[in-house]
Amino acid sequence: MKLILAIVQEKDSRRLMEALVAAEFQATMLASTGGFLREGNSTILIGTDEARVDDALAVIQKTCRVREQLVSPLPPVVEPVDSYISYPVKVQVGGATVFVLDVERLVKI
Ligand code: 2BA
Repeated sequence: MKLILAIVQEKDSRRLMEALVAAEFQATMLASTGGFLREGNSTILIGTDEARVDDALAVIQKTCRVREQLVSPLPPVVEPVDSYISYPVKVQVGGATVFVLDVERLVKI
């Protein structure tokens, strides 16, 4: 058995959960926060047989989009704040960051 851990944008999370359930995957959605943008995203846990991992990845790929986002970099600590001009930079976020982990045991009590 495998655990798929997919970090996705909040905008895609509801559609992804619906698509996973429609494809008969069991999934859990957790609210999470990205370290770089410090914005909300969603972490989806999917426990599944190894044989269905690629199917789950296909659902994620079909549902989650890459988007560009503008970020204002924080001023460097060494520069006086009033002399620092910050220009927003574009970063690409998503579609999804996916980890596939081995599950030693699944117990439902
Ligand atoms: P964030 O950490 O908020 O990162 C959002 C996007 O900012 C990233 O998109 C990436 O394009 C960019 N980015 C991140 N760190 C950067 C840096 N040091 N310099 C320049 N740009 C940077 P994604 O790569 O699609 O990641 C989306 C979210 O997935 C991340 O949100 C984070 O929550 C998670 N994530 C990505 N890689 C991860 C990893 N190796 N371990 C754990 N979580 C990860």
